[in-house]
Amino acid sequence: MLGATLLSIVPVALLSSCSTENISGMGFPKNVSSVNDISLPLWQGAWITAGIVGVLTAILIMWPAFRHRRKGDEVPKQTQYNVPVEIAYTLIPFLIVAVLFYFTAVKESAITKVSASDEISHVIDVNGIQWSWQFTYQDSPLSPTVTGTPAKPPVLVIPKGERVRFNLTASDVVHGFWIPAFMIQMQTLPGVENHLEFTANKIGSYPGRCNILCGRDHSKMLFTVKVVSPSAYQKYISNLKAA
Ligand SMILES: [Cu+2]
Repeated sequence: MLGATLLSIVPVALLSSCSTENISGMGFPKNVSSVNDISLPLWQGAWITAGIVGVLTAILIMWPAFRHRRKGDEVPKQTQYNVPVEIAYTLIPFLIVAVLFYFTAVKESAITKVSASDEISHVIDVNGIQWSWQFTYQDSPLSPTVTGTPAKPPVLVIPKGERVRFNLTASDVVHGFWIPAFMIQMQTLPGVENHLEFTANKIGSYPGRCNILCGRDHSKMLFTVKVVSPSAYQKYISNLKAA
């Protein structure tokens, strides 16, 4: 039964992600942003760990079920309290969790690290408002602002290959600034400024969302991230200033 289920799941999982890139990325795109570069080994490592634990657990379940099947009417030897085994199955999960926690903490501090201002190419303020987003480009003293509405979600334009710092806040309630393709999510909190930095590596359009339930039109709190060449970015900012 278990074998049949596995046999039907595995080909579907493999077929649904057609390229080898997708298989080794285990569902996540590679090299899209600097955050992906940091997170991907953690994501892959967690899957490999889960795979090893899963196989070992399956063996531990199957082994007594098949090896120690009832062989006759005689009642087998009854045992209780195997202290070494009990210590082992308390310690091993604890070690697995500790190792996963360690690597998660290392990667998380790399992702949330805030650089010195002179290492930053661009600064963009992100403001969450019920129910849309406001982006202010701090690249000029004029600080042009783009404000979206639920009916007309805004576009966040960022240059390819240049590090951008985002200052995140909210006007009213807690929102979540989320760009799934970039493997990033950070809350925007009223009265607090959170910081997030990353470099986008691939030109293209990526959907962004709010992922904290923030009220009636939460589901309309969408935006699009447009990664463009640095020169197209400069042109976009000058046009915004002019407008
Ligand atoms: Cu929201």
